[in-house]
Amino acid sequence: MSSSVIDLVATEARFGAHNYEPIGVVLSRGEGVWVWDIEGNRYLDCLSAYSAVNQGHCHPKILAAMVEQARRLTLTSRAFRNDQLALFYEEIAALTGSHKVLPMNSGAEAVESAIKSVRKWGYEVKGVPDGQAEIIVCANNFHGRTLGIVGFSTDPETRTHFGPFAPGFKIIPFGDAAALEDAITPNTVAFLVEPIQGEAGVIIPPAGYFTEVRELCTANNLMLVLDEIQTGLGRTGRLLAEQHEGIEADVTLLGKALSGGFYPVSAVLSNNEVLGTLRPGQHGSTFGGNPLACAVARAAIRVLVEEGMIENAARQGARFLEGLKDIRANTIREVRGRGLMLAVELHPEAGRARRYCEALQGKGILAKDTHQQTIRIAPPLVITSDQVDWALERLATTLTQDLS
Ligand code: IF1
Repeated sequence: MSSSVIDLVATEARFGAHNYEPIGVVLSRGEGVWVWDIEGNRYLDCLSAYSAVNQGHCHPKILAAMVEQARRLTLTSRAFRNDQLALFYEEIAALTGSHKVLPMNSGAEAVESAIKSVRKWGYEVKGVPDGQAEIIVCANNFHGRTLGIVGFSTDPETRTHFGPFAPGFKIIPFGDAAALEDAITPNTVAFLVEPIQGEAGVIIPPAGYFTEVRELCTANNLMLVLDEIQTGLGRTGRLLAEQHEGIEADVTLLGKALSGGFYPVSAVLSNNEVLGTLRPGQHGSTFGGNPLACAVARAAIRVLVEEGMIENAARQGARFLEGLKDIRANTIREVRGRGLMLAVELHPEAGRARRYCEALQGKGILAKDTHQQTIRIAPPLVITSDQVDWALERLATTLTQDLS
């Protein structure tokens, strides 16, 4: 017997912690850019599970790799070796030009692992006095939900009443290289930043910002840690968003699409001695680097490259952005994006972005609001020109309505 939407929503409300307020659709199937709800209605997914399903829902090759590996061996722990980890290291290192890899599970764990690693590097290599390491981060950052991370969030919703928090973080404005220069002290070990701020509403920094950031980090011997958990793996039309800026991070964080949405897989990549400071017993994870995760990640990376998804993201992203800019609607304040990481910011008088997302749902598009006024648009990277045009038509009709 199948449950109704009302039953399932009521059951979630009764038993679940109410830490989300999802749009009223209950999904049961996905394929490529499409998802279906339990009543059989089809939607174009313009969120891609926050960029975790860049490769499209239920990609057949990732699925096959997952099923095959799940039949053979799923988990050994790192107490024993498995035959997938070395291959994952080799392939991700070759793809990104990294020298060392630390496999973890969630994005937040990758961020926490990077924080631990750069602090250790600071004490053992840079020579910062023990307990004095400082890490610089940006206002309006989003790096995850752990205590360490929410402690340096500037969003009251994210951090209120979760303290006390860990010291050692300094917050500066995003996109302001002079502020970074002012914040650096001899005890600064790292600058942790998103190439494009996602949760903040797809905020793209001014041209040249990251060139200056790179120079400041090098000149002051601190590690540039780029959180590419959302921007990486093709989302912005390049493998890594840093490539738009022509720079290289010292530490790169990947997650989300590293598994194509099948399984939580994240990684810390470093191109120097940072990860080298970790010795046996000093860091780890039961599931990190497990054979199932490695097999899934290997397939997820392979299809991303072999099926031209990164180039497609650049091409379709440009088409989507053009199309959004062509929409003449009083509701729109600004349209921005890079690759398929797009956003439409509404005028405050237009009403809340959530209303527009609900209206889009009625037209067969799932998108997510952020911060009241912004609609985020980030379809899987396998979207076609026809599907972009289909979405644009519906966005145009929705955005020309007044839903205030
Ligand atoms: C939630 C936003 C997206 C991330 C970056 C690390 C993580 C994330 C740049 C942590 C996670 C998520 C998680 C999700 C909402 C979401 C999000 F709206 F908050 F901003 F994607 F756009 N770094 N982003 O974006 O990765 O531990 O979740 O695997 O509700 O927390 P995680």
